[in-house]
Amino acid sequence: MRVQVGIIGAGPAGLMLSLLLHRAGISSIIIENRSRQYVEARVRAGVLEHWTTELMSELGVGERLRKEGLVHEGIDIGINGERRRIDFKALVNKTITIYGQQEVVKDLIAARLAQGGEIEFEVSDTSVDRLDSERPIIRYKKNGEPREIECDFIAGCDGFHGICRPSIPKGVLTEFERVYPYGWLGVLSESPPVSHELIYSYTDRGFALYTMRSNSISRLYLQVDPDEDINKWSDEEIWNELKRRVSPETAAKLQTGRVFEKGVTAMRSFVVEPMQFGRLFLSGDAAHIVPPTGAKGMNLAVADVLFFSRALESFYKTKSTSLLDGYTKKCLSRIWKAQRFSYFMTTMLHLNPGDSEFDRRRQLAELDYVTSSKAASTALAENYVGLPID
Ligand code: RFL
Ligand code: PHB
Repeated sequence: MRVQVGIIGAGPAGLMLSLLLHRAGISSIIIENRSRQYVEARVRAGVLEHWTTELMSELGVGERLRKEGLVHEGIDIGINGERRRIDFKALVNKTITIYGQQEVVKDLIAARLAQGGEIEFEVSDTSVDRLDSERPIIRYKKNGEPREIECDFIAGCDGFHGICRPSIPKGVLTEFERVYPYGWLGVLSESPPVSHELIYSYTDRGFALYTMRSNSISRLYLQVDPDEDINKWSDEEIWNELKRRVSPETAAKLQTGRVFEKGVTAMRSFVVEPMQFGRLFLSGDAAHIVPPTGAKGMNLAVADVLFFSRALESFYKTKSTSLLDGYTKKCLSRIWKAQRFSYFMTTMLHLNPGDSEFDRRRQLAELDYVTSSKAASTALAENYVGLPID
């Protein structure tokens, strides 16, 4: 089989890329090692930056998002029980939208299939070859049968544990990494959100985040050890701990409900440079990871593929490789700012084991400053809603 762009991975990056390429008249195929049902049920991110929402509408996949997405004009930051609001709308005149990543994935898959696009689910033994030639190759098996796709370009959208990044020869990539000494216990619950907006809560017992998926489903996160055993936490213990990590007024209003999804996520920051080798281009989590505190991961994945699609469009129209050559630099400028912001939010809001009283006082001063200074809260708002995309 022959196609212009072979995409590995049907997460937000790979799916969005296929839609962007279709709009530009460039042919693609996606191969994905999980089933459609699995990728549509994978619970992950929830926050769409303002421009991500606009891009989905532009691509004709914004209908359900406009109906079901919850538009938020700010967030609350809790400091040992005291709630302070950062008003995005007033500070930067932009909003964010709460819409589960699995809903984005469902909408993108449906749209791509409706266009007649090809997505091969449940493939195995994916590998890439001839990356430094003009005809790179993707090999995989479908129902045990070997298959081969000859492409002009390969998009490595296969996430942090994918095969694309490790296929780049040794010595080409430099890795930058920070692993944090805590993780998030995350649950979904059948309970109406206690507050219309998200509450990021700093307390002496550790961080908590109260977020949601709809007006009847809450999403809760608690700071725990990175290797915490999820089985140690009953539903009741999760609710009780959450109540201890929000203000007494919030705790009194909290409605508990059945917990139907539980997991522990370790936290890390990671970037590889460069994000390309020959005709293989990495996008999204395949090239970088941020801790979830800044809600940036999915949005960054979409930004990468937007830049990649523009570079491909320019290549096919003009034969110029200048945007392709500049892909890494273009992406990294946004990625490192998102890394900076995610690190700032993460270290400001979590209890770091081993921190001294000095560190705690400094952290409390930072929280006070960020929530009381117009300059500091504007900087937070500007980054949270998403820096301008150009
Ligand atoms: P994905 O979503 O991991 O998709 C990669 C796809 O590639 C497939 N794959 C392969 N396919 C074929 N052959 C192979 N060999 C393959 N190996 C892997 C995988 O099955 C998968 O379908 O990467 P992508 O597209 O780059 O998207 C990145 C986002 O998923 C990620 O950054 C976000 O989920 C991060 N994140 C958040 N991002 C936000 O923007 N806002 C948030 O509020 C937010 N909250 C979160 C998050 C991530 C979390 N976890 C669980 C890590 C909250 C959490 C708790
Ligand atoms: C979520 O709704 O899952 C969510 C929201 C904000 C974050 C991380 C996750 O910072």
